[in-house]
Amino acid sequence: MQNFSRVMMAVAVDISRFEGVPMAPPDPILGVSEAFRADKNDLKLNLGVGAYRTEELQPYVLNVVKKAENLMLEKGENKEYLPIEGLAAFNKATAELLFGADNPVIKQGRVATLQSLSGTGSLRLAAAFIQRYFPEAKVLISSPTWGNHKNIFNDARVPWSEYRYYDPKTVGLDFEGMIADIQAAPDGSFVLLHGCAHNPTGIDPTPEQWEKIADVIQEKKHMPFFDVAYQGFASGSLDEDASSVRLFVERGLEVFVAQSYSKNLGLYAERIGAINVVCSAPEVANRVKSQLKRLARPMYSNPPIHGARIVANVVGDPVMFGEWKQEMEEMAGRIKNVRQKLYDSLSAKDKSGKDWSFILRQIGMFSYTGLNKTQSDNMTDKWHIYMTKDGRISLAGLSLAKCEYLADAIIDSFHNIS
Ligand code: KET
Repeated sequence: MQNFSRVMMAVAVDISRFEGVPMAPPDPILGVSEAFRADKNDLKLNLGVGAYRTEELQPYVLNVVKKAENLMLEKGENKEYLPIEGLAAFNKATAELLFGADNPVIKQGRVATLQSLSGTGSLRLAAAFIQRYFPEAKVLISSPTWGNHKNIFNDARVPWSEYRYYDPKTVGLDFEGMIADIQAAPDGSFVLLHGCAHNPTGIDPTPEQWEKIADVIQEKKHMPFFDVAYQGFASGSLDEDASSVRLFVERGLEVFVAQSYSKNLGLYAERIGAINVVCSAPEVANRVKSQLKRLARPMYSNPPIHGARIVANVVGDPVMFGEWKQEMEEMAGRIKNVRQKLYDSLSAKDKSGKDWSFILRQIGMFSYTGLNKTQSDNMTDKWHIYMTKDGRISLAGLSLAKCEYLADAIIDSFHNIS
């Protein structure tokens, strides 16, 4: 026996125990930023990740965030652990921002809110909850959707399938396909919806279409599950961008909502967001919250405090709240300006007669260009423009000065590469 273990040890020194671990592929979105950093060409442009940049293409820390941080520093706050559910002032502020402070579900204490690790962590926590308490249920996700949705449900071992969403023919919403697929799913499925500024297409249902979507979900006893990563960023108005969620809540439905402050407060690396579960009664919300805490504790114990304090300070102070809304409007406005300029440049330069107006109809941070993988590769290999391979470009990473160059690259890739 002793000899045998000596041999095993010798083998272990020569050959790694990790021989069976293959190299993972780069992430389709965050991997683009890695490739961008490695490119030494001066013309390079990163339109991959959805992160806001200034007209000078620099990262932007909101003034109101700096103000809140200074205030926090002056107060000399401590670094004790937060409770598992997060900072109470944050949880109150975030639910009120989402549903509206006067919403009966808030007044009646029917929302289970847990601060979690931004949008992704909140979605992941909800996925773990679904896996544990609805093991038979599947999640319906839009085709296409944000790339990480599939990873999240795969890792949580929650089965999913897709519903039709994007129609390449009209470069718009395949509303009939969407309704038919939601209708055809087994009763009690979870339907993942983008609250506003659908990623990657930038195409949202109209208010009338939202009503019809809610009709089918209600009829089929499905569970609506919103991913709200861009509140305030689509229209510039926090309330308008929450109207889809509020419509479902007004109908008395139970609803899941994951929230993120990465984009609208520019708190990407602070990992601040929340999972909210609207329940039929306060007592139900208490039970749901207790189980979400039970899931969070062994995963990451409790959430980080810095971003939570920033959000609580900004939302809780009328002056700072007003300043935030102004800065958000400015960010949303800059994106709208480059969207217009890109459309103008494409229309002026492209002599083929192609209609580029779909770019103006899309909203939020992104434009879904319709470029295929080979064409997207050409954008990067020839033009040093970094973007995801599904043809999505982040307009938040584009400046007015770069619109003409981008238009040249798109026209070349679209017409000369098949
Ligand atoms: N939902 C959607 C729809 C989304 O686009 C993102 C981020 C998130 C959730 C999560 O963000 P978080 O920072 O965890 O709160 N999207 C951008 C970044 C990424 O892929 O992580 C993106 O699509 O570029």
